Amino acid sequence: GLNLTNIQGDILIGMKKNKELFFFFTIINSTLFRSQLGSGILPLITPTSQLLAVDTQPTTAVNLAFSQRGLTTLDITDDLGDTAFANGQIDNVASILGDETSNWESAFAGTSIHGVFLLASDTVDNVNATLSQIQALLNGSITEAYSLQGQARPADQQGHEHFGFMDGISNPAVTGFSTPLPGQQVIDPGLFLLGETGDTVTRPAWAKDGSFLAFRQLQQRVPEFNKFLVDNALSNPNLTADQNAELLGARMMGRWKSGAPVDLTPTVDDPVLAADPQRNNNFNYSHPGFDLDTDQTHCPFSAHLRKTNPRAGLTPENTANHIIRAGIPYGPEVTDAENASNVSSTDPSLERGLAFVAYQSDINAGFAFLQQFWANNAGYGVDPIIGTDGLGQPDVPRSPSGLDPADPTRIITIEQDFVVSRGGEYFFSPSLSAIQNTLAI
Ligand code: N7H
Repeated sequence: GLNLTNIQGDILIGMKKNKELFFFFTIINSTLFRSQLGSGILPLITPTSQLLAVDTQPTTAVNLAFSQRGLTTLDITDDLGDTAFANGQIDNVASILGDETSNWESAFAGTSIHGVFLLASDTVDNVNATLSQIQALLNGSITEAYSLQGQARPADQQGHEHFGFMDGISNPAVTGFSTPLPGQQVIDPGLFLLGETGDTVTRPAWAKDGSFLAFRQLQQRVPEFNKFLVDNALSNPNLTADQNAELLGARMMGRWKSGAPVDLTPTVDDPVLAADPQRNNNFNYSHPGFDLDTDQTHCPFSAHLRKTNPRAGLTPENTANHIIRAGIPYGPEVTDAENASNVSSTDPSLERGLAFVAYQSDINAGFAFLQQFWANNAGYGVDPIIGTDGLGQPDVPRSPSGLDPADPTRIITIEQDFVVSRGGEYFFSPSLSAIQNTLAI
C-alpha cells in the first residue's frame, strides 16, 4: 500500500473544505526559511492519513508546494525529471495552453512565486489564523507574492462550479488506495505520485511520493455563458425553452447541472441518478448496437467531460493521460446588474472562476496534454468550455458539431471564450519526509 502518513493530503483525496486559500510566496531568506521548515512548519502539514476520517481532520488543513524557482532558491538542484515543471507554466503559455498572455495575473507572469501554501478550512477566519501562525513561524523569511481565496458557492450551489454544474464527481481511483466505484477508472499510483508503480522516470530518491501540482486561475464568464445557452437553445419539441437551453449546456459539459451524465440520460436531467455514486460515473460512451465513432445521440464528442477523458472512445482505453482534480471556485456570485446586462463586470472584486488544481507525476502527460491535445484539438470540435484555438488568441470562434442531437452535423458557433485563463504555475508537492530530510535544515 501507499505511505499515507507521508503523502500530502490534497493529492489523493483533496482537502474538501468550503474555504481554501492559495497563498503564493517569495522566499527572501532561504536559510531562515529552511531552518523553520522541519520543527515549525512540518507539524502543520496535513498528510493523507489525517484526512481519511472526520475525527482526525485538523481545523485547518495545510499543504505546501514549490515551484522550480523555489527549489532553486532553497539550493535544491536535483532534476525532478519533468521539463514542464522545470521551465514553469509561463513557458507553456501560448503555444501549448493557448492562453492570451496579456490576461495573466502579473504574479504568474513574473518570477516571484517560489511556492504556495494551500490552507483549507470551514471559515476564512480559521484560514487566516493558520496563515498568521505560519508567517510567525517563518519569521519574515517569506513575503506574499499573490493570493487567491477559494470558496464553495452558497446554499444549494455548494459543490457546483460557477456555471452551475456539480463538480468533483469523476476522479480516477488509485490502485492500492481507493476502492473503485462502478465505472471509475483504476489507474496506477505512479501516474500521480513520483517513484510509485507506473512512474517510469528516473527521479532523486527524496522526490518519491511527491506530486506535481498544476495550478490555474480560470476566470468564468457566467452571464455570457448563460446568454449563449438561451440564444442557442435546442429545439426538442418535448421540452420547454428553458429546458432546451439547459440541454445545450448539458451537451457542452457532458453532465447536467445536477451531475447526471448525459451519456446515461441524454434528454432529461435525473437528479436521483446524479446523487448516486454507484451509478453517476458508470458509463464509458459505448452502448449496445452503437457506433462509437459516429453516434452523438447520447454525449457529443466535443463535450468537456468526453474531451478531457474519452473513456472507451479510445481503444485500448487510455491509461496514460490522467489527472486528479482538486480545485475550488473563487469569487462572488453573479450580481443582478451582470445578469441584467448579460456581461461580466470588469470590477476585479467581481471576478469569479475556478481555482483549478490538477495532480500528476508528468505534467506533459497530465494537465498540459489534456489541454493541448484534447481540449484544444479541433478534431470533433474544440472543447466548448475550456478549449482555445491553441495559439493564444482570445475569442476565436469555435465550431463544435454534435451539440444538436436533432442534427449532429449542425455547427453551433461559439464566438466567445467562457473560460479565460488568468495564468498559473507548476509546483512540486513533496512528501512529508522530503520536507523533513531534504528541504529543511
Ligand atoms: Fe473540467 N465545469 O464545471 O464546467 N469539469 N472544468 N477541466 N474536467 C468537469 O465529472 C470545468 C478543466 C476535467 O473523468 C466537470 O467531476 C470548468 C481543465 C476532467 O470523465 C465539470 C473548468 C481541465 C474531468 C467541469 C474546467 C479539466 C472534468 C464534471 C474551468 C484539464 C473529468 C464534474 C473553469 C485540462 C472527466 C465531474 C472524466 C470534469 C467544469 C477546467 C479536466 C462540471 C468550469 C483546465 C479530466
